[in-house]
Amino acid sequence: MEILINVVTFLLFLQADMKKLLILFFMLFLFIISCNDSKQNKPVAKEEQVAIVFPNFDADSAFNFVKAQTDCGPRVPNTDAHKQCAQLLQNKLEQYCDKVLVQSFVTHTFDGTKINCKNIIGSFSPEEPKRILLASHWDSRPFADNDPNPANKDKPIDGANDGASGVGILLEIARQLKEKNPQAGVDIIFFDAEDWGTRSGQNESGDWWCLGAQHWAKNPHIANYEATFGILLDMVGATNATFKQEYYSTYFASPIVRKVWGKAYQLGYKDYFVNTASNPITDDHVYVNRLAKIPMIDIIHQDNTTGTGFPSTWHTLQDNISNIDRHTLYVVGTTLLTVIYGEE
Ligand code: AHN
Ligand code: ZN
Repeated sequence: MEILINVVTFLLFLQADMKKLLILFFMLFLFIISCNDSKQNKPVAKEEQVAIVFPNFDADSAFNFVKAQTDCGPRVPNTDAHKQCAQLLQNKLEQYCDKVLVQSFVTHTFDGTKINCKNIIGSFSPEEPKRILLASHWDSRPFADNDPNPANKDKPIDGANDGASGVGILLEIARQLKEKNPQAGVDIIFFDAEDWGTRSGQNESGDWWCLGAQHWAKNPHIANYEATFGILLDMVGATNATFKQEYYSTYFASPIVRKVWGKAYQLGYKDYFVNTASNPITDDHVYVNRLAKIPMIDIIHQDNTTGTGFPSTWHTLQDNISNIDRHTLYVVGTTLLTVIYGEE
């Protein structure tokens, strides 16, 4: 306040032409500031743009990839929706990857159904010896055996979270990797027939889950295929998902668990990638570890409050696109891109 009074008194005592000069200076000052401002608002010219070096996972794009799958309908083997979605996934990988291979096979399920299946594989820098394997299952479960309504228990599920979420994230990652190739080679595998396992409450003996991963692990798409490590995504799209450190992941690949959970922690995602160990879960990574001998972890949503150990929509008709959260896709996608670009 005192300064203001001083300035006013000073101005009053100045000569008229001195005042004009001062006003002129002031206007010049304003002009310079406005020039600087308009420069900041102008779009940056093409040649001034810097290459994007940091991963920039697009959650809307990932969400659209999830929806494109559920729009096909439940992706149950031997159905038209399954055929249609296989073609969609192959087309997308062909758009982004250096090489695509579709592994067709026939197998049978616990209930004696003969099913026609496809593992769909896209590769980046196939010549690079250091490789990262990323995977998710793309089929959806033929029956909603966990649905609270008994009338729904024989209906097939959309599997927006259980299946499509992981595939959607990996398609967005493929789109990013095409834009900026990482140092390491990357293989993306969409496993078929993960989810035709025995019905809940039924005797769990036999390897009836993960039929696509079992087939691939016994018959890799390339003879003597090797990867430095692998990451499996399963149910990675629900709101406030929590990923515990799953038992087999730590048993077979503890350095990878530490690497991924460590990156997530650095990124501020500790509420998603929680620092808690969990019980073993039979999922595609178990067969990749045991049969193909590739250390692979599973990022899978677990929930202790539901009674099943999995999120409340698990194997119900509620596992549809309305329960997919873009932010969870973003958290998982950004963590994965940070891991991938961090590999020398
Ligand atoms: C078991 O329930 C034995 N495994 C769960 C694997 C799974 C099913 N992931 C998604 N759907
Ligand atoms: Zn499932």
